[in-house]
Amino acid sequence: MNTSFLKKLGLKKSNEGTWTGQKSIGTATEYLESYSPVDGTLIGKVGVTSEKDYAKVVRKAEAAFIKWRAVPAPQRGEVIRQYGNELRTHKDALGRLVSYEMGKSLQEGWGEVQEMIDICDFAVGLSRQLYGLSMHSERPGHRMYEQWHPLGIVGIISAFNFPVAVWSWNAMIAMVCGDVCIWKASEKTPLCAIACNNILQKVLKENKVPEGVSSIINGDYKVGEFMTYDSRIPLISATGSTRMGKIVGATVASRLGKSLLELGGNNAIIVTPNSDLSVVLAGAVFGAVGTCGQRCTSTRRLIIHESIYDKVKAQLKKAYKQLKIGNPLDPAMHVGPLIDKDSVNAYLDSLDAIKEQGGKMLVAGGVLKGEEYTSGCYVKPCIAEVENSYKIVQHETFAPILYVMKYSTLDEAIAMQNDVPQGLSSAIMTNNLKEAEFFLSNAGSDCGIANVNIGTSGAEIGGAFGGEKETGGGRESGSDAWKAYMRRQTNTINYSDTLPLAQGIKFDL
Ligand code: UN1
Repeated sequence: MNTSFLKKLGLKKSNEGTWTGQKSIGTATEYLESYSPVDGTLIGKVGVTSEKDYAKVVRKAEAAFIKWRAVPAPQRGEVIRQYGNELRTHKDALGRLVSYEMGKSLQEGWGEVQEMIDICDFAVGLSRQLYGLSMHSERPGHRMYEQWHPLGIVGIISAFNFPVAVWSWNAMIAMVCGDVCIWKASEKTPLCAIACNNILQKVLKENKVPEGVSSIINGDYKVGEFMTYDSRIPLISATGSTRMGKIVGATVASRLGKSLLELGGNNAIIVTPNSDLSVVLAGAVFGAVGTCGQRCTSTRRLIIHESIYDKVKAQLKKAYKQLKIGNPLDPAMHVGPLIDKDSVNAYLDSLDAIKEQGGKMLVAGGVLKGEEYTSGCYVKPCIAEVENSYKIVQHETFAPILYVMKYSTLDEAIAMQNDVPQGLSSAIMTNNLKEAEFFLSNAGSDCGIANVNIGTSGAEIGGAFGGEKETGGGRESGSDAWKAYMRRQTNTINYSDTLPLAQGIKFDL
């Protein structure tokens, strides 16, 4: 494997031949080991952040906040603009690292860096548009308005599946808002975090911005807990499983902090008889097998009208036969590996559960063996015919398992689509205006994202990203998601010579 891209990202080779990158933030005694799911290689080792080192990081962040909040927002945007340009220069190398450390296809690795560049551009514009409203006071000689101030330190906990983009959705917006960030990346993709931070630190230094504006800490959930229990961190933005989100949400709420949770999905596409089957196939297959089924927006369920059920099934079967599974850095491959062997086991357990609960395999699954697959993480994307009510169907398995089921009326299809604990992304395939509008209406999809003639994954950064129910309720990225990273202050100013009280109250001395 040619790993020259690691050097371009400022990572260094240690004496024992693995890569590392951290300028030590202290005295690590434990190390995270990053293995590539592509070929099983130990790529690098990264020191786990101790509680003592964490305390230093927070102190640095607090000091940096005092300086950063005083920088005018458009100037903060200028720093982010320069970071976006650096990302353009590093797009190839960073995309390769994402693909090698996480296992998604190189196209998707580059796509993730593109999302970072796009959110930088969005944040630059936003830095001049952190608007508050002005209101008409009920009192004479008074003015009322609201303004938005930065919160302080934002703690970002991100998952392995989008090891660079999801951090940037949070950090770029938070930084133009005047916040400073501490990032705990997934323990499965620590090198991606170091690479992003290396590039950012160079830009911060060139602009004489304190390095504490953005820091990383490394480790598993225990290191994340340093932040979730820490009342000096007013906002925790966490992406990951619903299980993790419930713990993070409860911990942060117990100290009345704010949390922004982006958790599991169980995303469905309703396939109506009024759809273009070529659009259905492209949307469903990419949605189900892209990133090896490890997006929170991955398509998990296809709810197909009974009149076209057999036809869609036959076409899906044909499409799945054409899928090429292998090294994700090879552009000829459609599907790369799962992140690790634990994930492979979860996939296999789900296949067992499907059978036990009465499902029927339409395209069989299994683990691939052979020279190309020595990491042991390559699995076959598969399709099962099931009932929506099966326990396994109600659960999000982070793997390329697609469930198909039948419906007869649109009401029934929407009820099935909504009848899961999660509420992230959803789609309908139809050229019928009434069906599309009903699906998008208040009686339609209950998800944070609802699409027409598009699959469930691949959301653009310009919209607010997130979902309802067990997905956690948070919104990140575009639209007015920035408001979660700021505090709103209502200001009333009296420029008259008297003090009239609100609500007409008289209080004469
Ligand atoms: C995630 O899986 O955590 O919509 C985020 C998409 C991507 C983001 C997914 N833009 O599929």
